[in-house]
Amino acid sequence: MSDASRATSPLPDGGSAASSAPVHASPPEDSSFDALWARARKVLPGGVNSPVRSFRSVGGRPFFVDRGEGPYLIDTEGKRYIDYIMSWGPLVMGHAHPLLVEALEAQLTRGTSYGAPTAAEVEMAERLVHLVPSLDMVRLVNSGTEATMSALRVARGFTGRDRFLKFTGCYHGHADPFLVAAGSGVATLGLPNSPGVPEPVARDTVVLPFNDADQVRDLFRREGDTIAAIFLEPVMGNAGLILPEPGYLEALREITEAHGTLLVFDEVMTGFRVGLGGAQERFGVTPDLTTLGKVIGAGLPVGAFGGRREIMEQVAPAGPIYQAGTLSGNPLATAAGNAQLAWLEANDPFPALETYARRLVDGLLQALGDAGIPASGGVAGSMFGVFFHPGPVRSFEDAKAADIERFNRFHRAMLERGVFLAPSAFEAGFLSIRHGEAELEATLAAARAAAEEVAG
Ligand code: KE4
Repeated sequence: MSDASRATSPLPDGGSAASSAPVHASPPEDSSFDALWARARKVLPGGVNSPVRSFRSVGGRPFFVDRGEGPYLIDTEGKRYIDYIMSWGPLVMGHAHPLLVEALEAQLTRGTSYGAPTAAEVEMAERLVHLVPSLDMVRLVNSGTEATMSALRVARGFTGRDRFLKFTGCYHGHADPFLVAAGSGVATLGLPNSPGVPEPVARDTVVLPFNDADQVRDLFRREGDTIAAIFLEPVMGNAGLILPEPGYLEALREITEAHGTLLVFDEVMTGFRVGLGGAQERFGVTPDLTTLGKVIGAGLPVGAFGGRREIMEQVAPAGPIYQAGTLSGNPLATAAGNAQLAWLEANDPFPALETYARRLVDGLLQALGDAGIPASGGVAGSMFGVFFHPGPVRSFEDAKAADIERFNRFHRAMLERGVFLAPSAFEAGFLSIRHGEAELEATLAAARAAAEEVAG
């Protein structure tokens, strides 16, 4: 530290790095899993910072990650797993991709947060507007939950209506209005609508089954002019993977237009996963608002919401609908996010990833079928899903009829063979550009053995 800055520092030694306390607390004597797990459960609810990581539904125990490498996770006991979670979607370029490491290293020495505008967040916003059909403008936030809760406030502020429609099994983050008949961890843990959500809030959330346009038409015939928005995952990824029936998204577009209701695609998971322009480009239906997250931050905390200019110009400070965030557009997160989005835009890996996903799912279904286990599955770009259900699975109601208990045993059998699938029957799987032939072969060999093991 220079003499000048030492002179201004209030600390006796100028706060130089040499005098700082050790950066990492000294590791405890016993860093075994059991010791770590006991420590975790003492200070973290359920030992985790997000319920789906707890393995509570599939049984067995989670592992603690030491590091990620391409398509692999390595745990604190040195065991390697082929990773099909990819941080629940963000890591479409795999773990620790050199391009992302380089982008983060270049930013680190320039500071981690400024609370003032940067060119990087403008670059990210321009890229999202360029790639995602519905976006004229966008606001960056720090998570998918922030994106959806903000988009709901904007839809309510713009229409002057309070009620909104969501679908059973869709998960839109943990903001109060969405914790009604939600998917993902809520479904996994079999939770009723979460305590702590006030009845008046839940009352404004209307819920219908996914993939049933007639029920939406009936609702709107009766009450359409009271509904601010329809929120949905255009491809469901939080109830397992469930594709929209042909014409379903188009029907929702038509119904919302006829009633002055906003159509909101929650593409936090499908954005930059089912294709470069998300599900809205793939299925050719453009919503009024879109929420994004996960991939756009490349594993750092970034979410976004955006849409038509006339709507987004109602967001503060341009308009009266308030939304804010200390770390929104954070320089580290936008450095990583821009690096990943730029690579995706230049290389569009999604057609190749979907071909690989189809080979993976076909192989998994073959292994299960050979063991006499009824199963069905699907793919959407770099996402995939397998149900222990003969199919078709068109809604969360269908998904709940799958053989969850046998899936849970299959999950453990795959984990023992070094393959890490989502620890829940109500989640999707995620590929990266780093999953190759070796990983596919190893996964299908494990699946054949695991299927035989759980067939009885
Ligand atoms: P976050 O607040 O977790 O960043 O995003 C919430 C969210 C919103 N919308 C959709 C469609 C989502 O899938 C999510 C989060 N997805 C889950 C995985 N199913 C996150 C994993 C977790 O909860 O730990």
